[in-house]
Parts: sequence; structure tokens; C-alpha cells
Amino acid sequence: MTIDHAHWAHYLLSAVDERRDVQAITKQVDELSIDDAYAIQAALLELQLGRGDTLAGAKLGLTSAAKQEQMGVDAPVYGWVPASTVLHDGVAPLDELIHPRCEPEIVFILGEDLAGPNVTADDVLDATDKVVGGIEVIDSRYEKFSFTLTDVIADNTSAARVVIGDEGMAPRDADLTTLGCVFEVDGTITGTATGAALLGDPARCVAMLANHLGKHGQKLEAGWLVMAGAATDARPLEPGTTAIARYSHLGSVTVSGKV
Ligand code: OOG
Ligand code: MG
Repeated sequence: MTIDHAHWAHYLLSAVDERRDVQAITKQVDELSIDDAYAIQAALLELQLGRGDTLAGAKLGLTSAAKQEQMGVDAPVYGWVPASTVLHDGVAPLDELIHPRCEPEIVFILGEDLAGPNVTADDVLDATDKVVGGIEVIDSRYEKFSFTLTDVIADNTSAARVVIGDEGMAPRDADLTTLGCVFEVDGTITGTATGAALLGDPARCVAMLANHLGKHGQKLEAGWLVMAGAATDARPLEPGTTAIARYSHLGSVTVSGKV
């Protein structure tokens, strides 16, 4: 069966615009390949850029055992970060979101382009200007926040909003594998992790993303932010919820949910 990429991109964008969850694509087609899923994701990004958005960066998802187990998907995924999704005040507009969740992120701010193939973790550190803490707000467009690998790829890996911390460090100022994070939601610690939870090394995750983009003739660009993926599971972001990610070396980042 031929998959109509533009159709499914419009389907997902209207779910965002109308703030409603929709049935997973794989419940409606016989087969959705990984290539088709990335083609839908690309068509969705084109629609967003066509509305005047720009690209602020890129992201990985499902790079930790915690996230893969929570979502029941066993492979990393790659997506885009439109500039309109970067929150500058740490306040997530819940009236624009469907059923958001929040999760801590180690974020690379690139000083140089990174183009695959053969990008290594060391190359990533060389190209990185700083490493900062962040919190991503994810918001699957699918019913019950439930999806298969290819569904979540098509849906730009549930990307919705992101808060970037204003402290940070040079990429080699501390070992990223032992960098610690304590995630606290409304005063309760819901998860703790170190950078090594991200496929052994967050920089390796970013290298995988650069190599993935290289296969499509694309690259990570200087000035972009790149999220390596959450190291703990995600938690609901509800009205009045405040989540804090406290990092060793990277300071703290806060997001709160507001209607
Ligand atoms: C998919 C997005 C995963 C991460 O950091 O693992 C992600 C999801 O869990 O909805 O952004
Ligand atoms: Mg994430």
C-alpha cells in the first residue's frame, strides 16, 4: 500500500491545531515503514516551516531504558525542534497542548555543523559550544499517548515544547557519562539518572543523530540545540504542576504548567 505522506502530515498538524488526540496511523494502514514514517515527519516539518516557523534544532528520543520501557518501544528515534516550541519563561501553555508530559534532557548547543557519516562522540564534543540542562514537554498527538515506533516517528517524536537552562558548561568540563540528574515533580523525586543512561553516553546519541541525518543529505547546524533524550520516564504536566530538573554541573531547570 502506498502511504500518502502529505495526508498524514496534515492529519497530525490538525490534531495539534485542534488540540485533540487522534487514532494512531498504524491502526489505519496495513504497514507503515520507518522510511514512510520519516517522510511523514519531514512533510509535517515542511508544513510548520511554511507557516513561518524556523528550526531551532533537533532531538533524539527513546535513548534510555527508562523511556523505552515506559513507552514500549525499543529503538531510538530522531525528530525536529521548531523555534516556536522553545519556551523562554519556563511556563508551558496547557491550553495549547493535549495531554503533555515533562522529562529532563541533556542539551547540546552546537558551535559548528556536524554532518554524518562517521561522526563520533568525540566529534560531537569538538563541535559543541556548551552543554546545558533542559526539560522537554512531550505531547503525543495519539490517543492514550500510545503508539508504535513508526507512529511516534511520524509524529515528530511527540515534540511539543522545551525549556533550556541558562547555566551550562563547556563540553569537556565534566564527564557527561557521570553527569547526574534528579527530576522532581511537585516536591517528589520521580527519577534520578546519570548521562550514561543515554545509550552509554549522551554525546554518542548526538553522533547517531548526525549520522542518521547524513543518510538523508542533512546535517546538524551550528547554533542549534540538540536534545539527547530523557534519562528518566516522563511525568504528566498538569495545571499547577511544577517540575524541576537538577543537574550536576548544569544547574537547575524548571517548567510549570499553566492554563
Ligand atoms: C516519545 C518521545 C521520546 C525522549 O526523550 O525519550 C523523547 C515519547 O515518549 O512520547 O522525547
Ligand atoms: Mg525527550
